[in-house]
Amino acid sequence: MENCIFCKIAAGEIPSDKVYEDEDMLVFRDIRPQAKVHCLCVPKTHFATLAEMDGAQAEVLKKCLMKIPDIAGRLGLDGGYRLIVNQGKDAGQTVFHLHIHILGGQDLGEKLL
Ligand code: DGP
Repeated sequence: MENCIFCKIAAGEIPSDKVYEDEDMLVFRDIRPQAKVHCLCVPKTHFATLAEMDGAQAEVLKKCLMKIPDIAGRLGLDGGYRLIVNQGKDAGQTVFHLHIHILGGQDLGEKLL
């Protein structure tokens, strides 16, 4: 997708601090961390929100969700972590390429969920 920053990161056109990569997904550290550990799990295929997702993309999202516990282990998030998937502008979504925030490395409290 032209002009999509996460497509460019996934294609290696823009550098990122990569944590994990395979043919379906890329996990890299967020440029504006909201917790001690803050990564983004990004499916390589472009879709903006869950509402746009087709069956093949849903399979990729499933692979992402199944891989995240392993990635959390690699990141040392043994005490737990929080996943956030912002959907649309009211949720504060700023990059319209679906991504899963992985937050942890500290006590996240109970304020947001
Ligand atoms: P969201 O608000 O859910 O759309 O989150 C987008 C996140 O993406 C936000 O936390 C900042 C991060 N981000 C935006 N541009 C870049 C970038 O170029 N590199 C990295 N590593 N993160 C980015």
